[in-house]
Amino acid sequence: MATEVPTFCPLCVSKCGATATVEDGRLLALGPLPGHPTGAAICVKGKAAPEIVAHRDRLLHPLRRTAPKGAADPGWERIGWDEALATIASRLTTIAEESGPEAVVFGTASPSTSAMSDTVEWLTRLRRAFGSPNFAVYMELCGWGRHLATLYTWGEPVPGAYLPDLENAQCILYWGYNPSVSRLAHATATTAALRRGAKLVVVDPRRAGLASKADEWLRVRPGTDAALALSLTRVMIDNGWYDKEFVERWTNASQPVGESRRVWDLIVEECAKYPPETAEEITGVPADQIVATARLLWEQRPVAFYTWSGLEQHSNATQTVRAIGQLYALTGCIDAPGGNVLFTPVPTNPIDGRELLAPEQRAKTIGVQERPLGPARFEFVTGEDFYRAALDGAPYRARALVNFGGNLVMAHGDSARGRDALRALDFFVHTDLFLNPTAEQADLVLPAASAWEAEALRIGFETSQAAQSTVQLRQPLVAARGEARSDLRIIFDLAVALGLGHQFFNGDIESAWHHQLAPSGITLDQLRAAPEGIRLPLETVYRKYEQRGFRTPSGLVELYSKPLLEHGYPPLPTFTEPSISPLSRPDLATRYPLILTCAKSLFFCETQHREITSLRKSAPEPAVELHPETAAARGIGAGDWVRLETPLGSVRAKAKFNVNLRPNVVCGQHGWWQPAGELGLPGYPPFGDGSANLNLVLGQGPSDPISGSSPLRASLCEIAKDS
Ligand SMILES: Nc1nc2c(c(=O)[nH]1)N[C@H]1C(S)=C(S)[C@@H](COP(=O)(O)OP(=O)(O)OC[C@H]3O[C@@H](n4cnc5c(=O)[nH]c(N)nc54)[C@H](O)[C@@H]3O)O[C@H]1N2
Ligand SMILES: Nc1nc2c(c(=O)[nH]1)N[C@H]1C(S)=C(S)[C@@H](COP(=O)(O)OP(=O)(O)OC[C@H]3O[C@@H](n4cnc5c(=O)[nH]c(N)nc54)[C@H](O)[C@@H]3O)O[C@H]1N2
Ligand code: SF4
Ligand SMILES: [Mo]
Repeated sequence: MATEVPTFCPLCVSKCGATATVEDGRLLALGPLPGHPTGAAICVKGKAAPEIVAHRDRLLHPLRRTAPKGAADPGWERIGWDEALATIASRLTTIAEESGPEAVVFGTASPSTSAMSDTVEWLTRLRRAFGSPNFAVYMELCGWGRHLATLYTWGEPVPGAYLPDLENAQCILYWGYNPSVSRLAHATATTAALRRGAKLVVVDPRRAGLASKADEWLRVRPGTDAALALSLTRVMIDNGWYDKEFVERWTNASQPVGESRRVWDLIVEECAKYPPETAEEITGVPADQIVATARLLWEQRPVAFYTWSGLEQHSNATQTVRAIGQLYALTGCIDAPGGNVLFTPVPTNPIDGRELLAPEQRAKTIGVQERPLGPARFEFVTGEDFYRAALDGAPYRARALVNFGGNLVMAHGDSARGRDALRALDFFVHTDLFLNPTAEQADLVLPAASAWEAEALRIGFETSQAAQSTVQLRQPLVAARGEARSDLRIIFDLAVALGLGHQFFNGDIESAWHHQLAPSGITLDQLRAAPEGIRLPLETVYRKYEQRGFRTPSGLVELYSKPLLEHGYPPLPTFTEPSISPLSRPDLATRYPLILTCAKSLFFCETQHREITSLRKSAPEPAVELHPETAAARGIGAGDWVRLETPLGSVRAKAKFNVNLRPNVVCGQHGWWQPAGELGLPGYPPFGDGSANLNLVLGQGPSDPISGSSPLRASLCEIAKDS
């Protein structure tokens, strides 16, 4: 008989509350979980959970490579778990003894796009207990602009942890963020806000998702968002549309700079460079729309905002989010009801092992020399820095990679360099549900249990106070296939094998969770008895800065950043032309006249899921969106195969018309490599002829000088009909 079990879906950042239907040890379906704060709906990927679990390509056993790196077939050979764990422990220990633990890089799939969100803090603990400061998790492409760059303005992550208070906002600003595709729980809450009359502003080169419902959709030229933000700020200043009290009391605007000037004077001067007419020329957004948007942001307060991928993957990412932070500071809505708010979290014991990594190890993060304020300062390694350390031994040789999920070679630009870097490692162990082009370079592959086969503890669902107050223990719905083990089990087993069991509750996950949960007063027994989750009666505390200041060195919102100045960067937010654009590279633009950006797919997470029949049916081929006029000028019809050419090479895609794009902007998709066997749809080689891997022809540079963020969302290309 079929039973219904409350659970949640961890496949992407949305973490939707869900109801699973299970029968005879099989997962049959996943549906919404009414009453759960993120349970209003689930998406097509969540609905495909049964297919993912049961897929014939799942990894079922630990595997060891028998052929040399670079061989066409790795010659995978099945081995036992004991042997696998012993091998890993001995190789890592030897490398750490010879070269220091920093020679071992740890990596993971992004917690926004995989169930590694269940375990990423424990992996961080393992890395720190081992002694390595090097974590490869796409920080420069995915989290920098929301979480870390914003520290230089706010002292805390805004909007990374200070999320939009969608229940109370009067105006919502989504800038380079399309929750209809990427975070269903946000999309549903936004639609509800619009229904009660909230206004919506969307800044996006494409009229995607909620942009069609927006009061203002600003069709910005990719990578020029900072110019737009500075122009909006100028209009607000010119018209007195800003919260003077907040700006004077809580930002460093009134502080002196030099003899006779204040920070505010410099801000006014910088923004004065971007009157709406000038901003129109740079960004393509009409001047009158800039004025109308500035007015809307002021008159429809409180304003809540969110930025994401559209702003992360640029050569000017840091200053862009600083410019938007400055704009947002002027509204005075930070941590106010209906603004961006830190919802009160459930009290817990931290488990990420911050105290376990010695400061002298922390100082060795790869990349910290080149970009001392960038991701490396926070123990994150960029793709390019990792590849350089592996290939060139600079600043020292990265000799090993311990990777949980993740598809580095497809997810970073310079895919071929990524493959070569992984090949150069002395030891590489990869844990995954499926083999991918990154795993192809591994020495050992470990089979991970899928989310539905593993128990996981989720403390807080983030998007509202109710969500953030919810604790849920996801139960294993079905037995793990083959010999697959949960990532958490593998991490704890590895810790024990490495002699770090004392930092890992002697390998006992129950004790670990018990410790983590202790301050909350919630027990594992209570959670097991309430699979839909337990909600604590927590209340949002607004305007915390009034009690304790902002968590910056000055206690103020630092529109002017001394740390940036001291490291030779502009202390105020500025706009610089993207590193590969028609204006910055006119030499390339004659041959490659189109501006290339990209976006996620509704049907797949990143480079995954193309093998899942129900999903691939909806999007059978890689697509590139372009304006019909642009296509016509090249003799391209809708649905034609085309070559997308950049200075680095060309890849294949199918033309998809989009009349809402600027004619000189095209939008590609990354992540295409897998075949879909049941549908008879082909895979595409990750490298070389016939490839559809967009990152094969995108570079990691020239990158953001502060963060190393790659220009994946603004570069140049040409499109030609494929013969
Ligand atoms: N379905 C699905 N959901 C996902 C994922 C997935 O792959 N698929 N991935 C997860 C992950 S890892 C992440 S990081 C999040 C990302 O979530 P989002 O940030 O929402 O992802 P995108 O759709 O890539 O980008 C948002 C928008 O930025 C726009 N954009 C592109 N270039 C620019 C630009 O220069 N300026 C501006 N203003 N906008 C630009 C794109 O047109 C796109 O509509 O989604 C998560 N959720
Ligand atoms: N051109 C371009 N490049 C991009 C982006 C873009 O928008 N455009 N987006 C960037 C962003 S925002 C990000 S976050 C990165 C994402 O890059 P990654 O985080 O590497 O994400 P995926 O490429 O989807 O690879 C995820 C891998 O993890 C495996 N996996 C999934 N779930 C689990 C699990 O529970 N346990 C384990 N052990 N493995 C699991 C999957 O099978 C898959 O092999 O890509 C970046 N690259
Ligand atoms: S939006 Fe994300 S978390 Fe929600 S059902 Fe879809 S894949 Fe799962
Ligand atoms: Mo991401």
